Amino acid sequence: MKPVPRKILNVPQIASSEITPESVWLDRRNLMKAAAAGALVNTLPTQAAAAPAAKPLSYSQAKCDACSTEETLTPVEDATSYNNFYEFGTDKSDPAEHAHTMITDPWSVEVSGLVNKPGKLNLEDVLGGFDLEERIYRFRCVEAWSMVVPWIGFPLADLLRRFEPTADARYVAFKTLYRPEEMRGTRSFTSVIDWPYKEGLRLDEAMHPLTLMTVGLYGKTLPNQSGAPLRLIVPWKYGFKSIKSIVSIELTDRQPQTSWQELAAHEYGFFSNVNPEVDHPRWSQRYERRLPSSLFKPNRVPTQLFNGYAEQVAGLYAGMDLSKYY
Ligand SMILES: Nc1nc2c(c(=O)[nH]1)N[C@H]1C(S)=C(S)[C@@H](COP(=O)(O)O)O[C@H]1N2
Ligand SMILES: [Mo]
Repeated sequence: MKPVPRKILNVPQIASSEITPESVWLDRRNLMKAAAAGALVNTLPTQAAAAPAAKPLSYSQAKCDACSTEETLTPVEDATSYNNFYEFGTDKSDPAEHAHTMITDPWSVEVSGLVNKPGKLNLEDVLGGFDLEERIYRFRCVEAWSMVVPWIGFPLADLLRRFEPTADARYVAFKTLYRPEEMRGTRSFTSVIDWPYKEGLRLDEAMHPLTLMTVGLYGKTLPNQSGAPLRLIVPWKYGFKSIKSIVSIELTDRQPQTSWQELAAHEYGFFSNVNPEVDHPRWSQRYERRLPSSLFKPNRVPTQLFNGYAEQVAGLYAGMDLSKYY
């Protein structure tokens, strides 16, 4: 008898430490939705496109203490083959396998809302117009896996200042590219996200010097699965805040709706600061699996408050109850 795929039964056939809770849970919801829709059909053909080759970038070394770490780097192969990018599917291997269909050239980002100088940035303006630096950050997914990656980018604050946020601006809302013909995960009847993928930050979080507009990793431009050509990295927050393949940045006076809050607000909050004391309703956040991690070598490390960046960012949340504002 053929084994029933784990996905369908939702029965762990490997150690629970290897299960990725978000997708297991989503699969269950997806199947219910699909059953309601009556079909599991993918109607549009996938466009053939070759992933552009990664280009070397020129950049300087990080200029602040917290901008680097002595911790062992996660090998580039792991950082670029174990990904979350639901536009291409919910399995960790889907983005590396399917994100090459996303066309990233030409690319532009629209900056709008509460700014004195709204406008568009082409990718060339981004790559040529900001001083790139390497930042070695810990990166912690809400699913309790983590990695250490040398990103290349520039402070988001540098970009926002050019557009001159008005005095009323209090939040920044981001959107990912939404192009179904290039993103097989968005065409799936089982997809639960109301595309495009959306994220947001409070303006002071967005202006914090650790918040990085990221264009590369390991010395080169981002591969598609990592969010090419331009993504956010917010190292003290759970990974889902670090939105990929950004096409829109809007300054607002109201807290923007995010994709994960839309999906399950009691599980995924707006702040999503890494915190070992505040468990996810379905699992503990006390420890994490540092990639590469396997059944035999789980590589378990204790999770740190604000992912180890408390000294730099705790002040942003002074007086806030972090279990209430999770
Ligand atoms: N557009 C978009 N951005 C996204 C996601 C996504 O599914 N779509 N996943 C998020 C999650 S849950 C994580 S952990 C990180 C993963 O980044 P990585 O694949 O480079 O490790 O991307 C975040 N950004
Ligand atoms: Mo994540």
